Amino acid sequence: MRHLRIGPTRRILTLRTRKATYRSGMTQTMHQGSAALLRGAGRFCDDIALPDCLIVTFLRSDAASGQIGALDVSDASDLPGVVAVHTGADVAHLGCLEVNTVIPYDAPLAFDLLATGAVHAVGQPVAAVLANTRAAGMDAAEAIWLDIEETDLPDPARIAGQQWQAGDAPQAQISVSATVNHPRLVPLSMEPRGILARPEPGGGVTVWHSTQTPHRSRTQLAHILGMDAGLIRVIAPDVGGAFGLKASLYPEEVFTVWAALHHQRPVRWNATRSEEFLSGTHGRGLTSNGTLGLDDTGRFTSLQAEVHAPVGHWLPNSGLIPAWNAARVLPGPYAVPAVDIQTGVYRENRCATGIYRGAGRPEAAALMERLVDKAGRATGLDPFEIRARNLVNSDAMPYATATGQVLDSGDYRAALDMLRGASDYDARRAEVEARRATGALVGLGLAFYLEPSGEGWESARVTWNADGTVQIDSGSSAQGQARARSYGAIAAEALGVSPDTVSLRYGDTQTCPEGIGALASRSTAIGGSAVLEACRALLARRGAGATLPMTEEVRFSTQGQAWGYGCYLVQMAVDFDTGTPKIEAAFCVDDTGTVIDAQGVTDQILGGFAQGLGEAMMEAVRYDDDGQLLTASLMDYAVPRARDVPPLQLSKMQTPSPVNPLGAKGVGEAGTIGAPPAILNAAIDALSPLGVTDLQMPLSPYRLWQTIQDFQPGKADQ
Ligand code: SMO
Repeated sequence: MRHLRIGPTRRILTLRTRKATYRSGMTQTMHQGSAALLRGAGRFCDDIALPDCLIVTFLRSDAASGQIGALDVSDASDLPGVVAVHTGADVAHLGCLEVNTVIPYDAPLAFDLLATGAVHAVGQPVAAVLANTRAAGMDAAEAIWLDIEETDLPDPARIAGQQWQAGDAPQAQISVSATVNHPRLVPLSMEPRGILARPEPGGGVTVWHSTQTPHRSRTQLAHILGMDAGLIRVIAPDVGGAFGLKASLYPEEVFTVWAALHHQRPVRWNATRSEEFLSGTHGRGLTSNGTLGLDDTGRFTSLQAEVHAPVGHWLPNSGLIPAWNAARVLPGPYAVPAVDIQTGVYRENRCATGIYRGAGRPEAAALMERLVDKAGRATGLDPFEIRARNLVNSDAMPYATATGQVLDSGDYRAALDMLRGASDYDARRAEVEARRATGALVGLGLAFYLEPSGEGWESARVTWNADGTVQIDSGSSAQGQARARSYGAIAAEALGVSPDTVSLRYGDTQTCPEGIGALASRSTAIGGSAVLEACRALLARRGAGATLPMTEEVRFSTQGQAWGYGCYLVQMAVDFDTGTPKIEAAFCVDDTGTVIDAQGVTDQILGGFAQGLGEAMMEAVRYDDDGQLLTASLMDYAVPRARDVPPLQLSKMQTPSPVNPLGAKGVGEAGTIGAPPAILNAAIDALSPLGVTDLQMPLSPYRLWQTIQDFQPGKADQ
């Protein structure tokens, strides 16, 4: 036993520690490129070792609703290796984290950093141990005496909402209705959340944070800790995926930084995988329903829709975004003269929800594309024709939708035509019909999507060095998107230098200009445009005779949202006996505006499609009636593996966006928005010969098998 314990394991730990020890004053923004990340050579929060560092272990509520009857930390505090045990009372004075109120509140949601008095969800942090080792922290957390008097789960309570009304809805000649339920999903970044805080002389603090928004992290920390932001330096080292999970600050993270300042020692917290399931924000979970009215030529005349968005027991900064996007992005790419759309946000005793790759856009696309498919069936128009009749005309762009969104540019019909050709749709449809005649369950699903990329500004500082090399410092960040490749290409082309001479730094609030970060598919369109403008300013100075080195810093503001779009076609077969679905073919047409990094665009579509497929076919967070999380590990929560993802046949269009000088649009979320409705429509089409008209996600074999049984009782047994 002994040699096992101190053998290989110890050696690996020593190696990791030595590689990543940072000394005071040392900058750490040399992010590893994609190849290094793939080889495991990235340096993440947990790789950074500081001497005398305390480790946080949280004790979490095991009840979804209740009053804290007793909370006694004295035994835990006495254990060896334990420096302190804190409860809600110690941090109650800090108050609440800020929320981006894109939707007006009915009643603001107050929440604790550590529970005081009552608990509101399983997994809510109640107490925090600071210990010298993880093991000592875990032992001490178990030694805390916590007694919760459980109470009945309250009904979900509405905390925010918004309504969009426009046009006069005529009496519809035909109307179709649909409900789409999006299961709660776990963003599941490969690297769980992590934060490390080191107090600095003079009251400051350096924070290494696995975040996609380092400046927001600093701003929010400054606000809740009551500190001058100038005293806080946030560094995002390599970040192992984020997908929206890491765009808002968490109570656990605030506590960690507070503890470092309070005890004047380095303190770290790294979430375990279980903690990610329990307390990392979940995505989706929305239910939308709608009714689409149309005339007898198949033209849409009105859309009425309701979005019901549960958000859990606290709100992250971006917590209201999905409910807003899921409503305002309706009616998608279609011209609909009259709308009545409502969104409502409901607090419930579960883990918080937040933005997750797409953040409301997938919810909007899924509802609309279900309605459009039903409209096609109701009018006898094929899925391409019903869409073609209603898509916004390219010559009507920029086009203001009935919810007040401005679609900047695009040729939606051209995309649809390209997909029809690329998929050889007519022959494919004939083949599907022939197989159906032999009893096969096979179908085709079409979906159109829009991807509005973020608004606002981003910054870049570009230095043209005396030796001809170029240094970009960006206010944006990255979590594996190969940002150096796209920003490098932008600078190289603008300045007429080789991309090899360009280097990029990001993710450090001390060395980089103030910025927003990587979210909402905004980084190339907005952050890249900031790089371009800075380069253009450098060129202008050079033309006026200035000599190297020189630096330009730019804050670029977009003229509006750049709307990427596309359409996907999925062919799915369902096994009659087992319900097992198989995607036999998938075709994607994406218009992401001017393409800067073609490989990056392809990779984003593939990755996004895989995550969208996960939503459509496998993933679902489940709670029982008592609010207990049933899917708290990868043993219970299914995610797609490489073998689950079919080959995709990609076609691309490039309609430059007029809202930024690059003409770029977003692509980071494209696949997660387009894939679920295409897959859902394909499954419903496959089962339509049985009379099936609706299905909900995820399309698990069990759910499909059960549906087959419901529509053809006993047939599978014959
Ligand atoms: S859900 Mo994204 O990281 O804005």
